[in-house]
Amino acid sequence: MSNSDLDQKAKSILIENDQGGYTVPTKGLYPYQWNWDSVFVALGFATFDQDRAWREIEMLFEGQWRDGMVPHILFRKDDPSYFPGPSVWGTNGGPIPSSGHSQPPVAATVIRELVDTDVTGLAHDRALYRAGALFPKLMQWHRWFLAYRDPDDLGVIAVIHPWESGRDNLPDWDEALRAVEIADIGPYERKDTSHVDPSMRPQKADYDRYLSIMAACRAVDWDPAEVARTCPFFVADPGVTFIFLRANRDLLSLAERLGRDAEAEEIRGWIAKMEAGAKTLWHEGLKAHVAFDERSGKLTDGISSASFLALYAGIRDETTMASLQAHFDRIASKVRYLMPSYDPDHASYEPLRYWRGPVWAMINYMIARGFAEAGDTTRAERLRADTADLIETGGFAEYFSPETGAAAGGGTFSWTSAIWLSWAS
Ligand code: 2M8
Repeated sequence: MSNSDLDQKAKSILIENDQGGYTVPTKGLYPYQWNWDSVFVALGFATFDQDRAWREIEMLFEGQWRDGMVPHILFRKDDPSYFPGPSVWGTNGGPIPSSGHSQPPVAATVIRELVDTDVTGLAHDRALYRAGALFPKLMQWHRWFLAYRDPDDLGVIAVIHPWESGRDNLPDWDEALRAVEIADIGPYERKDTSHVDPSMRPQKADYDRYLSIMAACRAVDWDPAEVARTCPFFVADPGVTFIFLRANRDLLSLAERLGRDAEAEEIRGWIAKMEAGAKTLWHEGLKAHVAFDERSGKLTDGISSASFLALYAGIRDETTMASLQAHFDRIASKVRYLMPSYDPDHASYEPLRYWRGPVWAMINYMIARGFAEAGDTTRAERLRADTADLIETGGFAEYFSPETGAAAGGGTFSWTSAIWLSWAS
């Protein structure tokens, strides 16, 4: 297929997955609105329909909870093809039935991007106006992260569930997950394994614990302070931490443009705290940022694709930069396509099992932005070219093997299409 055929195909996937203002990740496997999927999707829509791009994010924020949280899934209608659905979550914190935790907060960054794309005249004014309407909601959401995902003021953001990280079965969660007691789950039937190859999905032992964490949070009625205090899983995630730090820089830029001085000052404080806090995640032996289990006090022992997001977060000191470049080149000598979600030299790496090895287009996009902004355009371009190759050969799949490029998971995937349109093509 030529690039323009692929552009057409990518647009038609977005249009096909559009449910009337919000987009599902892919039909069948994921039939609801997911948080960070929707935000990346907005980047894709923005290449041909700015208004629709804004709508996507506005509809996501319609589901914001009273406490400020923006849920990871909005269940606008019940769909039996996905498990666990709204009745298993048992939440009541917001206006739309939803899951009970959040997902990586990419929204402020993409909103800034939408404002920056519409650079002239009326379109720019309209974009700023829409950003202004979302701004207080973003502030509330970011305050929620700091209050309930960093209650001890460490300057790092924890996730209370592997799903909150967006990187579900990442090896970094294994040990913390093993410590979760399997309780209050009863018999259940998964749906994901009937849509895609079960050997590529998380295992039953993972799902038992995913559901046990949900049961523990249901028991405290998803009260965020109680969840932070008692949740059996509470792990500081370099992915969410770096995405959040980056999002704060973009939120600050919006605050300055919108003339929100008090908020701008508040955000500057967050940025300073998080820049200092990121050191908590530095693994001196590995020379990279890793996850930190706040319950056990232990750092994890592997490099994930999120380690490379330090640059995207604006952490570009010489040590971080040189270490990441060295890791990048080492990994590039091991696999054909970058960036595997987990270090191929680690024993837990599995090239086709979901977040334990495969390449994800939107992660490549963020890592590449970080390298480019740090002045390393060669490595940034390598990531873009690999992403383009994978899509040209395998189509708009959910994820890809870093070794063979094989397309895997769900097909006709929204965020892969959006990243193609906005960056990889
Ligand atoms: C995957 O996660 C969901 C749970 O949230 C699942 O496996 O059921 C992850 O890849 C996540 O990052 C993504 O947002 C979601 C929808 O694409 O699927």
